[in-house]
Amino acid sequence: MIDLEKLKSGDRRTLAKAITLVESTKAEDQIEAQKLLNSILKNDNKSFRLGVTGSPGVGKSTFIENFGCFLIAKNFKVAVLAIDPSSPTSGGSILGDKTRMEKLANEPNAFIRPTPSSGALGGVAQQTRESILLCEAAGFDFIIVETVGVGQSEFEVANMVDFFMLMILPNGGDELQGIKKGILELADLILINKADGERLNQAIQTQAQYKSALQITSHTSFWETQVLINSSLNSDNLETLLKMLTDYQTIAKINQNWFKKRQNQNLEWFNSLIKEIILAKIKSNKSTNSRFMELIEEIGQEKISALQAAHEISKTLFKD
Ligand SMILES: Nc1nc2c(ncn2[C@@H]2O[C@H](COP(=O)(O)OP(=O)(O)O)[C@@H](O)[C@H]2O)c(=O)[nH]1
Ligand SMILES: [Mg+2]
Repeated sequence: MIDLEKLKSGDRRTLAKAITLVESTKAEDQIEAQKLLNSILKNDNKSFRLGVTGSPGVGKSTFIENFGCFLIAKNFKVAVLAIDPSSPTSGGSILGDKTRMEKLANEPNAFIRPTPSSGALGGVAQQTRESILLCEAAGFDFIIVETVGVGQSEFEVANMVDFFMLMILPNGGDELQGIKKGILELADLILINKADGERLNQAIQTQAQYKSALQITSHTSFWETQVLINSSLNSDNLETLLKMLTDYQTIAKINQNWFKKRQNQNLEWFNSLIKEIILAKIKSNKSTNSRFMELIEEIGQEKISALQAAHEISKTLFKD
């Protein structure tokens, strides 16, 4: 049983227990978790959900630790949820992240939690979404979600945060780095990291390149993608960054985008969960599953149209 009052008071042990509950794949835990989540749905949503992505080694964890400590010094409460889709439950590279955030982890107003991969409904994305809600209920002001650019995780994270940040390294060439298609359009901010020492000039050049490249990509939002340089060896640009985030929040709230975005994210999520539940139903029944596999073959061999196959499956699921 999770003590709701303790959770709301910001008790980190209770928060950790609550997250373990939503991560559990046991049926009775799931029921309990859903009850808990329903009881915290209406909170005043003052938090800022920040997504951070970028290739391994770009400096995400170091940046989050620095920015986290900077926010803590300003009396904010900071939660970090780190997703590593490549690591099994016990955590491979995630452990590295944890040790690197030692300073932040020692702050009483910080909470750091790696998210293990799992095959539960909605996978890591579902657990992270629910963990975000729990952190909000526990009164955290900033919830930072770190993800490496593996698989779909970046897109999933972009879809659960208020502000999405892509970290890249300075590069001297004319070409933009091999950034996954679509990520640039999702980014609210591109942070060119390790802008220090010999790389400072390169970073400034890269910033100029991205700024001009962004003039031709379309960002379907009221917000124009920003490009900043940063070095975690100093704290020079953290104030600028915080101002950018608070400006974003102010503008988004004035033009109603803040809550609309969260609402849309929830609705999209609802839709994708329904699809997942239906697929799980198909696969949970031996005969529907084998027919499903056959149909996949038959569609491949052009023996049946995708539409007809879909209707056939849905007829077996919904008897009417
Ligand atoms: N020079 C320099 N090194 C950095 C900076 N940020 C991180 N690093 C180093 O880059 C390496 C990878 O950093 P890490 O935060 O683990 O990257 P992540 O894989 O993106 O989380 C570490 O050795 C850091 O010390 C920076 O701003 N400047
Ligand atoms: Mg990391």
